[in-house]
Amino acid sequence: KLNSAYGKGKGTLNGKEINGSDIEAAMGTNRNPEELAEMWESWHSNVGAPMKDDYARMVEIANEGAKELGFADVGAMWRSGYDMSADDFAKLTDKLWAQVKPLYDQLHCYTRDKLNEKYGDAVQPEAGPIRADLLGNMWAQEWGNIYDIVAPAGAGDIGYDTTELLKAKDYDAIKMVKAGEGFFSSLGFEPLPDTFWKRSLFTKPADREVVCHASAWDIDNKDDIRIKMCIKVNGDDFTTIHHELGHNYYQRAYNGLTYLQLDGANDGFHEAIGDAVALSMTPEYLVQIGLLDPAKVPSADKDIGLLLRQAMDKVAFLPFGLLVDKWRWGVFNGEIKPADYTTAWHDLKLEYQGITPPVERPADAFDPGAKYHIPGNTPYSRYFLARILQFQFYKAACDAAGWKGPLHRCSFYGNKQVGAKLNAMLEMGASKPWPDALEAFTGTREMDGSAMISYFAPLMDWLKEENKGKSCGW
Ligand code: X8Z
Ligand code: ZN
Repeated sequence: KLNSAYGKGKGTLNGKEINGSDIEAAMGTNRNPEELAEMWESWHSNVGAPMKDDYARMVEIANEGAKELGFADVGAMWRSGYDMSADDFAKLTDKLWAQVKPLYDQLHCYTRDKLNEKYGDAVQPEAGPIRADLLGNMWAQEWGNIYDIVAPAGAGDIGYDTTELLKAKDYDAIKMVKAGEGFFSSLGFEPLPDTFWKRSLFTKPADREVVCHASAWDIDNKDDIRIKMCIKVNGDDFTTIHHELGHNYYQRAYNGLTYLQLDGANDGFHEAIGDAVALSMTPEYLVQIGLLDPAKVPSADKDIGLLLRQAMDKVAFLPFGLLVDKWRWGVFNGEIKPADYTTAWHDLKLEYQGITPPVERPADAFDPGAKYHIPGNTPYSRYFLARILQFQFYKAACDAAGWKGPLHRCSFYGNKQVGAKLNAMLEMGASKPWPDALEAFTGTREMDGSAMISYFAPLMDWLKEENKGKSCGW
């Protein structure tokens, strides 16, 4: 019921009803602060608030189940999936966050300044948190959609926009998925089975309501792999297609294992595979697949622009990726009571992301419910881990490919050796503790933010210079 309530959710724009996938896209392109606030407010109020009581009841029921299985609560059960104690896992995520937080802080400072320049003090003050609806995403989790607002003069003009390239070349949903399959084929993976093309859901059906939040499915633990998405022709969905296919290729790679091993090394691995592939979608790669004109490949003096565009998605996500389950761990262990659900949520968003709602929230709101994974009850730490891991995988792949240039210009498209190495890790599924799988592909046994930090190192230096003299933080 909760999942379906989310799927049927509607917001409004200029008083007119707008469905979930349309409002999500509109938050990325709309630049009118009143309309953004309306969409943000209506979505959070319409979708979240009505599910509050059912959610609180679900927490009780799920906790009963977790206790029967010998866990203190659902949060402890979720934290138990990482070959270490639940406490050590929480410490590990905090350690990883401490590693990457300085980069986030610089990005926050820079972005707030640009938003202040664009919208003025009345909409986005110079100091304090950033207004949540101005960042190009309903949950302020990825900010790449407002790259146009933050792009620096000169270096920021990267000369192409993936959405526009896809539209110019008449891509549709199928063509986008075929391009994703093409990447994996270039690494040596078998093509997707006919059933994938027959049984997946690629576009929003006109005759019924569906849950549009993208997902990947493994129906028979063999070859009946599918995705379910309401694909729009834009850069976000092009990346998400690669993300979902990463799940499917992983599932198929480990399908020879016994039942209990049919899973990723940990759930962060599962979320990171397709993203690591998508990091290879460099301008040079876009040329190789015929999307970008070779004359339009941004020169080295645009590197800061390319890195900033990536950071707006990848770095901006980190505190969000962490806080969703900080909130849930508190909910499941009883520290956060139903009466405090929404304040605790916004407190965490303020503390970790430095984000504030555009309007005051009423006492009966249930704003966390307006994010898919809360009603869907999907654990979220996996995405935080994946953000870190995907850079470890990507760097290992580029090292294996012998790449010598700046890391962010590396694409391992077409590299069969890297493909074979990747497959060796994927085939292991959950048969070994995750450090063994990580070691097989990257040579290290630790999840660690340094690959991500070295990817963004030139940007970090540049941001520090840009932010000099500003009072950062919130
Ligand atoms: O939920 C997803 C995937 C499905 S596994 C589309 N992601 C998180 C989100 O959308 O909140 C991918 C990135 C984070
Ligand atoms: Zn996923």
